[in-house]
Amino acid sequence: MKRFKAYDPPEYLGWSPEPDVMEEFRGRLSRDPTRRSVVKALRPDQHLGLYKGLVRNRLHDVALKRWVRQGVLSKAWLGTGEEAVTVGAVHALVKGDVVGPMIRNAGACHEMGMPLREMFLAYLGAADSPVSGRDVHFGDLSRGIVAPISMVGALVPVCAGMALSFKLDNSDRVALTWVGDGSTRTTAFHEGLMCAKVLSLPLLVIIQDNQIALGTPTSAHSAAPMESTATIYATTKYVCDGNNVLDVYATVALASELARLGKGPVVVTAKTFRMGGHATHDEGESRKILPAGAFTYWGKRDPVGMYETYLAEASFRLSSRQSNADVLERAAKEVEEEVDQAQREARESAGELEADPSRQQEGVYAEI
Ligand SMILES: Cc1ncc(C[n+]2csc(CCOP(=O)(O)OP(=O)(O)O)c2C)c(N)n1
Ligand SMILES: [Mg+2]
Repeated sequence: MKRFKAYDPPEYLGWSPEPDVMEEFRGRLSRDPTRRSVVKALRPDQHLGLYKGLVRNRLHDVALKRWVRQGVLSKAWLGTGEEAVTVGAVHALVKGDVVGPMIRNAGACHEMGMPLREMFLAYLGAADSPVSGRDVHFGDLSRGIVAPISMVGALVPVCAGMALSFKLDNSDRVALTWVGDGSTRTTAFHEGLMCAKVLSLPLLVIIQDNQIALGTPTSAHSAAPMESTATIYATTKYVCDGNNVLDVYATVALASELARLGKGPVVVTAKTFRMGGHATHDEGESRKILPAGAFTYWGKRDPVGMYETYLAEASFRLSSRQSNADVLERAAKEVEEEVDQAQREARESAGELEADPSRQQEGVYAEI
């Protein structure tokens, strides 16, 4: 995958796999027999889909960062370094399931089928974007995406409500939402999780432990390890490596299986790291707050680089005609073109489509 000198975190420039890091990546997949069998069952096209999803997520962020530098946007919220938690989870779901992403999980939107052009239009505040130019918190229920809610933690009760509707319908659909480490300290998180547990709802909650909330490190708001949060309401608990897309995929596949069987909510804690700032405005501040060693450590664990290496070296073939490395190079190129075209089209049409203030309240309340 191409690296961008002006936009990638410095640790990602000239990234090359370290043998012990790759050993850890592979070891993670072989340690647990159930996860190992889920990963082993993946077809080449599913591997390629996961890889393209990661690249798409990374390049989506690069495009937004470029717009910030060019003055097109004032700021953007990125998921750089955390792509695997989003992409691995979405790919483990099936048609009919719903997701409630945080703004940092924008990758969930494109992996659930929202065209990148629409996502970029939403950032540009264009009238023909999914939220008619009103907000950057966008979703699309027709594609199973509940829009992020600005009040962090609030998606947990909302997604619990969706899970309740699935249960009442006797369907085997599940609702999945992500919540940041800091957001697990909100009332809404606890209300939603408690409700999902006592009503035994098919809700999956991924605690995306990127070790910081705005400028507050986890150590300042949590005296116990983040995964112990799952034990408060005696929910089923899993822990996975948030930078290992296959570990996330397998964990969420197993968790969703339980939820579909009526076993109630599952809390998955995924350890990861924010390779930038809370948003583009405080990247420098973030480097001052967090120890430099943390960037070095996590920089070696680039979720895209590690998976690319794993696939390039895998004993299975992604294609019968080309080497895995060639297939990956072509796939990355395709995604690069897809993102380029989407951002170009969004910029071209956004200028003519400014948000119309008279449509401000459209869709805010349902007609009943
Ligand atoms: C209820 C509420 N309190 C405070 C804020 C301001 N705020 C926005 S993001 C954020 C930090 C969230 O951190 P975390 O949950 O760890 O998610 P991350 O940004 O790390 O992905 C805060 C405090 C908010 N949006 N909503
Ligand atoms: Mg956080």
